[in-house]
Amino acid sequence: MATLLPGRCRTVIQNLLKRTALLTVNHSPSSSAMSLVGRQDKAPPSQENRSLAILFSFRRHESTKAQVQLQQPFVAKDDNTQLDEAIDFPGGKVAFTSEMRFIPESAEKRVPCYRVLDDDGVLIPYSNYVLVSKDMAVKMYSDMVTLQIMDNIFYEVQRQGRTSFYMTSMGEEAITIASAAALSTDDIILPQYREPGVLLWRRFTLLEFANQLMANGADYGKGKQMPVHYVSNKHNYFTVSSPIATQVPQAAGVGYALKMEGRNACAVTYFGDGGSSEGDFHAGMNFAAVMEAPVIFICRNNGWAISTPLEEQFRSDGVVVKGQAYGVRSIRVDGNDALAIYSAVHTTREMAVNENKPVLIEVLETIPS
Ligand SMILES: Cc1ncc(C[n+]2csc(CCOP(=O)(O)OP(=O)(O)O)c2C)c(N)n1
Ligand SMILES: [Mg+2]
Repeated sequence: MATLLPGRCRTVIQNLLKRTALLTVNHSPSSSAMSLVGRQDKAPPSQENRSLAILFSFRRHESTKAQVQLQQPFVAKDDNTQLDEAIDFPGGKVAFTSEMRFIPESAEKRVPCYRVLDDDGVLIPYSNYVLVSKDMAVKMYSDMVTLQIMDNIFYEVQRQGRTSFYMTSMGEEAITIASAAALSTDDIILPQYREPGVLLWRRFTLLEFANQLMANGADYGKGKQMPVHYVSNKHNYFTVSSPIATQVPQAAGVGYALKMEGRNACAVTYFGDGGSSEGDFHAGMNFAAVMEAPVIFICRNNGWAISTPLEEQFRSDGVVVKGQAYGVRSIRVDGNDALAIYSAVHTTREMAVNENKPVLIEVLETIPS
């Protein structure tokens, strides 16, 4: 059989045959490998048993048993969990269990999305939210409209070739405006590229945006950056990061510095779902958790990293579930609900600043039906 196979397969099979021979010499008859190849003595394996061993080895690659276990929901059965026989391990007590259960790859139910306004903008009865004054609500609305108009004009300017590059915030206006409204202007922003709404909320003028896009003498970056890479010291706004997600670990450092200086402020970093697929996202989350840094991680999940859809980026329940793996509190919020975003960020900021806690907020961007 082996001679009919291509060279690489032949080598694999030859190695397996060698290993089978070794097993028969080194292992006791009670070992599982031995019982599967059916040997009860230490004599060299017969051709038939070698073939069985090969068959078994290939079946192992299919991992059928593991598959069945993974498909079963993880239910900790109290009767088999020996709480009295727990080990003290860094992070807390770990109970023993005699049940061999794997944590499944996903929870039975997806993490729900926090919203307080329905599709028509009407407050959902008994919802849990933070009150917004009338003046603030009006500014939020007017800034969202201004952002859309600004995007339309500058997008046209770019299409006409009068500036080389532009990024819009279309459909994501509520994320940046409502989150900025819930922050203090002392909070330091480390943005990706779809967050001009935060600058607009902080009263960065349309002229200041235009100066940057035209790279003229009044541009705070002195014309050294690509268009839309805004920066403003006085608005506590770091330069937009071109290499995706580099701002995330930087935010962990900024948050830690704010904590060490005893400032009543936090670092806030924005990134997309594509940003969360970069290693920097994981490093930043872990640093912030371990250093107990006041950092708010806001992930704008719009389902795409430019042309790469979510299913080609990760198989988890979005981004929100990744927080817990790093010991970071997390919430998922509706990106079309300005009041929910405001409330979540307002509450998150209190946790970050008062408790020195990093928090992850995943905002889902959907097209309303
Ligand atoms: C390190 C790095 N890799 C690749 C790119 C090219 N790039 C620019 S935007 C982008 C996708 C980002 O997607 P996401 O973070 O979801 O942001 P969105 O555009 O959806 O708001 C990529 C891969 C880059 N800028 N930096
Ligand atoms: Mg995206």
